[in-house]
Amino acid sequence: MQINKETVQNINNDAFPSHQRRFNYLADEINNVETIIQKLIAFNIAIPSWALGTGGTRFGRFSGGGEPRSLEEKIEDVGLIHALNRSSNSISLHIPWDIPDNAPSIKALASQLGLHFDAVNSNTFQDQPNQALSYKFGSLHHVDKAVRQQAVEHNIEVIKYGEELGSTALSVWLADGSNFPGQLNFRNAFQTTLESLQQVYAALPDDWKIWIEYKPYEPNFYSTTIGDWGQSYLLANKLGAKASTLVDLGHHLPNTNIEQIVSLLLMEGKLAGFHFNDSKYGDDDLTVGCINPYQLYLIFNELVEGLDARNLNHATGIGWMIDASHNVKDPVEDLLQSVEAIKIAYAQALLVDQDKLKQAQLNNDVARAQEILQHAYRTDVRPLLAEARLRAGGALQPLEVFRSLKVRENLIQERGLKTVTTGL
Ligand code: PSV
Ligand code: MN
Ligand code: MN
Repeated sequence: MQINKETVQNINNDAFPSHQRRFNYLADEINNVETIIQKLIAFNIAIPSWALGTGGTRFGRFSGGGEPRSLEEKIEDVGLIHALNRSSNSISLHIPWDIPDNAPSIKALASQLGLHFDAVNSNTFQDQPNQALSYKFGSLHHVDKAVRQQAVEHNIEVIKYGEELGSTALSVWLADGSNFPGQLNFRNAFQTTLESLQQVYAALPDDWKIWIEYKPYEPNFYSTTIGDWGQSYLLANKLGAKASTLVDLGHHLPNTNIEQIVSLLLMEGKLAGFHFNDSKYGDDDLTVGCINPYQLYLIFNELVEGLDARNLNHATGIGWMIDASHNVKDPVEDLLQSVEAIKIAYAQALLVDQDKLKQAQLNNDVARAQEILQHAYRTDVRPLLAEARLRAGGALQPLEVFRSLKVRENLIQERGLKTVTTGL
């Protein structure tokens, strides 16, 4: 199924008068509304291929029906999302969950839908059928050199797949760690990880980057070899200019000040980008902004301020991606909600009067500084997002259009009720 522009425009016409009232009212209040809208139009967030099916729990999956059965169908689903929100123009593949064997036709399908390929992800946290050696005790940090070699080769193979598709970044998340005190020598584990990553780094094409993700626990519950931003940053620094740290919002212990981490990584030119999601307890991978939208906004405030300070383009300066998936919502609806939440936080951050904020900081005017931040956060910016979507050819109300066009019902017709997507 595909959604064409005319269909979306027709539905938009009904919602337009009320949108126009809301937009005009807000636009009157904002000085630089045109600049903000242009920035919102340019801002896209990559969709992970593994979020297009219901998943997100290791205890059971309950397929929602019409899930993509192949890489082609995953790309088609991202095409649907992009046709509705005009903010999801790329897909991030996870290999070998996705095997892009026929790169030219995969690429052609994507570009026909206005999509390109974001970072490619390697997978050395599961054993695959026919794999020679097991990752039970780790991959890039394994005590056995042969296992490390196998994992290095897998990462190099992922780069090769990515090159064929036009990706320019490899994103590495390792489950490597230990479950019990004494199981590992921390220094050796770190050193072998570094040596393995150096081999992967050496295989990166000139214009490629390697993004190193960290996570404090799970599946290992005593130590994780790349457990926090310090360890990731240390590796990225030792590897070189093409390496940087990827921040997954769910990969922090509760109450961590993520915005401060982000600010300093950006200052050092070592912030690769984001995996957006939200969480109440741990790596919950819930819809972005559903639990703690204020934190998300504070992060975006640092991003906008930090990207501007480094003269980086907001849309392309770092990588933007969702990493969320769970089992009770329609995955496409969920992704539409996540993209909306990210763009709301971004738009609110664009409203912050950075000059006034700096002045308040220099005067130690704490109350004023807080007022400036909270004023922007408490502004309902949804009409700005809708206007940006409208101008880009998307839907004023993406989720409503998804439902009124009975997209899921159509996908079930096409693909069947009991389909299973590869992924978590
Ligand atoms: C692991 O928790 C993780 O969040 C990593 O970001 C991976 O990229 C993703 O899941 C899928 O492997
Ligand atoms: Mn992640
Ligand atoms: Mn995670």
